[in-house]
Amino acid sequence: MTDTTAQTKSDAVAERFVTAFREDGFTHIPSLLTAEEVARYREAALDAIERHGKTAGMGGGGTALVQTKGAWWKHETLRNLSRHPRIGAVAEQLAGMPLRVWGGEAFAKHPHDEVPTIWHDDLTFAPLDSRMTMNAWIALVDVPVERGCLTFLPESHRRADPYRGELSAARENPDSYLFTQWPQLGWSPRVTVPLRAGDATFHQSRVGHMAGGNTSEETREAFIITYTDAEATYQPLPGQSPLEDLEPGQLPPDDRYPRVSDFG
Ligand SMILES: O=C(O)CCC(=O)C(=O)O
Repeated sequence: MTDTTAQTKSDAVAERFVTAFREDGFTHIPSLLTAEEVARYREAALDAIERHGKTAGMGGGGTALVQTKGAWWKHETLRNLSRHPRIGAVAEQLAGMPLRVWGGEAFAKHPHDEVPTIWHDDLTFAPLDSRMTMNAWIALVDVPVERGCLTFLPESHRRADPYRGELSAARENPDSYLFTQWPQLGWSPRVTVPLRAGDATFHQSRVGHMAGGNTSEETREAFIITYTDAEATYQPLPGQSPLEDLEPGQLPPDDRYPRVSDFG
């Protein structure tokens, strides 16, 4: 395999964000989108959720979240957001390797939907054989604590084995599997990250995280882009419904799962 690390951009954000992402497993990047972009993408996200929004599973736990399905390739404006060159450049700089988009969906938590998003890690549910999978959680409105911002367990991506949890155990006990499979996480500090509209957090898929309920009067709107290592292959987990467009072991095709290096 050729060394492709050098092809990633290295100056999209200051080095301290890269250090935080690698050491803590997450980082907060302020003002990633302009006010004009926030307004445009927020309108598109609202429209897509109103027309096609479905209750999110979030691994089987109780959740008030409503999300789109396939917005990153079905919806023109949200497709553009998923291929945003600056966001992609930041993701590659943080990861230190070439990435591709694995998904991009709009999420809404409506006023007084007070059910928190369960504590979980994304790796347990990710049907990928990958060196790096990560989410960019982009705030399309101000998201203070009472509107349901994310809380992270710093350094939890470096916790002891098992490296990956059992999907069946997570499905049986969605609200508690993270702390029963890795009891030491119960003693971790918890870092809550309120965001202004246009800010984003980036987190690695092994980091434990949750989001609060929305006790405010305004809908919490966010767009989440999932990136994975450009050389990752599709590996459905035991008990997971297969994806229609991919065969086990397959490299995801670039037209549906675009490489960041191909963004405009
Ligand atoms: O938006 C939420 O409530 C949860 C998002 C999440 O779990 C994630 O981005 O991995």
